[in-house]
Amino acid sequence: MSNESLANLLKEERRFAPPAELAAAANVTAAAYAQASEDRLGFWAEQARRLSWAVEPTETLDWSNPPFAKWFADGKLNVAYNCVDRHVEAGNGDRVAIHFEGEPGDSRSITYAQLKDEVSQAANALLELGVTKGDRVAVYLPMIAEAVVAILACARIGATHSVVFGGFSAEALASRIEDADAKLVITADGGYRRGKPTALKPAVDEAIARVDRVEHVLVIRRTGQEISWTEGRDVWWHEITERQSTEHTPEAHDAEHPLFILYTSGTTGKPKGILHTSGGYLTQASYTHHAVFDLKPETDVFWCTADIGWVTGHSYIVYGPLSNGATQVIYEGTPDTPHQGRFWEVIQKYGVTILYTAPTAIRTFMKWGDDIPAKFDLSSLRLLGSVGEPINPEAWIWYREHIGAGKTPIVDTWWQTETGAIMISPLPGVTETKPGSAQRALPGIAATVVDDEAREVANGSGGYLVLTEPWPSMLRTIWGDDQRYIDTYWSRFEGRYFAGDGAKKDEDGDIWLLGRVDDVMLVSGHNISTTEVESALVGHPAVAESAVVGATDATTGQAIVAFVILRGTATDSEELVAELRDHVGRTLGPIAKPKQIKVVSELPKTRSGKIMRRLLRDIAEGREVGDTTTLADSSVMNLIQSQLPSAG
Ligand code: 6R9
Repeated sequence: MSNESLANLLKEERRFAPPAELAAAANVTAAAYAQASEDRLGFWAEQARRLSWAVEPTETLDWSNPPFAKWFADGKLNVAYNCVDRHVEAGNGDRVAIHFEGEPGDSRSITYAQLKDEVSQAANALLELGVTKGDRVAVYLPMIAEAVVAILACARIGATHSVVFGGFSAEALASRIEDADAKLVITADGGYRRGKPTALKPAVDEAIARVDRVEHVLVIRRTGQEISWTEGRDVWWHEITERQSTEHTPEAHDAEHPLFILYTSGTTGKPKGILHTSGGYLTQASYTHHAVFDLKPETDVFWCTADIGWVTGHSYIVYGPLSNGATQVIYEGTPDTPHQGRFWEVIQKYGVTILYTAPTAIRTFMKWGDDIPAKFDLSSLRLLGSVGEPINPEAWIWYREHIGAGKTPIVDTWWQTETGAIMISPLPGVTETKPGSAQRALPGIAATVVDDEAREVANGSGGYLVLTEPWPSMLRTIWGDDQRYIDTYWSRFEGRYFAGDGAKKDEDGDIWLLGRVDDVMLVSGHNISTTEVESALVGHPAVAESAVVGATDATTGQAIVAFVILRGTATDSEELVAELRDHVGRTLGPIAKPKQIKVVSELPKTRSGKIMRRLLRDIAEGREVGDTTTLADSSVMNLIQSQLPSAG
């Protein structure tokens, strides 16, 4: 991106210092940056000691065969023991680990002592079903507490879990079961979503009909709905776990023992099975949860709203919070059931102190209106987090004002399925935050921005985000495909991890994420990020959400086409569209003015909330709309097309 257009694009100047009280008592201070830069590996060795090891590691990093890393390789530990038993042994067995809130309003609180019993029983049940160390187990569940129990039971016996998001189709499930060669599937009859029971078991039946290696299906009863049953293969979870002992001795596994596989979509074809191992992963999940969320296990109530089927659910519902002995909320359903204030009601009910959610959710709440959160007591909140996409400054400010009472720090956390844990984020007691910027690599993490020729860019310039040193929770490979691991992440820039995100450094050297590199438009030779045009549009009071794409244009190479959802009070008109174009021109410079603005009522999103710009580009370029199977709601594209004049 040219420096001149960058200067135009970077107008956000608001700054927010950490609250004095939080800073004074913060888990991590500025000294951590200095300590880690003096002795990076020593810093991580120290963080590894947050965990309980059966055999303490003496080695920190083995990078003798890059890009294949080994961390703490001669250490041994049991991940489930670290997440459960040790808290009970330390006298905290009565502390609530999980407040489960079902969508229909049922709830259950589970202490660490109870969790230890349940995980042990589930581990014994897996052993009875013939699952042993090194086997793969597929987990296909709704957001219920048993999902955590199932995951920890796998970790406890050394079986590698592969969680598949409950909203994925039978076909997606089948290909993941097959790729991981799973011998057991853990599922439920169904779960509650949008006010009604949705089924899961039929998709498992269909998936297993396509692959022949699954021996058993373990079925949790959640909704009580009618399901079909294959005698000898299907086993009720409650029946088998009930009769197991609550004692199970956790075996120590090697630090590099495979903990889980999690599939993430590639730019082309087959999803990638991202492999994470035990000691390094847990070290960084645990440290980042402690540092970024300033977690005080005795007093905080943590709530991460992600689904357990995504990496955010793995690292910040299961492994980070539980390794730190946190009390947390797990909510089953959607934010608008039975009413649009459900999230705020949950926060009020449990006294949630730390909320971690996604920009797409925040923009939805903005659209629903300020009056909804205003009806609830949110005064327990002391820290807010964001993850999943770049957060535009307007949403950031709204989040702070309307959810955080204008006081709570916001940590905008950049990371990926591949990185396993948070990499770039403010530290809440240290960083003066900037709305829209993830700012700085955490202590012990090395990130920078480079140009096409792999040269580090100067402050004030943009390029590609790269990670320049291995980190403890890095993916170890793509399951079964070492070459694809090398090609995808380590070949674009020699010796550096290529994240696939565009980024820029501001004058202070802070990092601003600009979206995936394929989301960068080239308009008359200027690189313009879709994120920044979207952010400018949402900065207008009439706009609730927007998605921007570059469409092929005979004159300018690409032309900017914007899809916008208006706020409740605004109405679509030619004047408004003209005003929005001018607004973008004023905010970012004339080059960034959209050629077309289309008013719609929905945007196509994946189930994890990422906008599928590829489909909008199909519309903008007048093509048949491509593959929509990963959309959260596949009818959205028809709806959008029906709202546009056929001339486009
Ligand atoms: C944790 C997660 C990874 C991609 C990543 C980037 C985007 C995530 C972000 C962010 C800007 C943030 N992303 N957090 N972009 N600011 N704070 O979302 O993992 O599902 O693998 O997605 O998400 O584009 O490359 P995953």
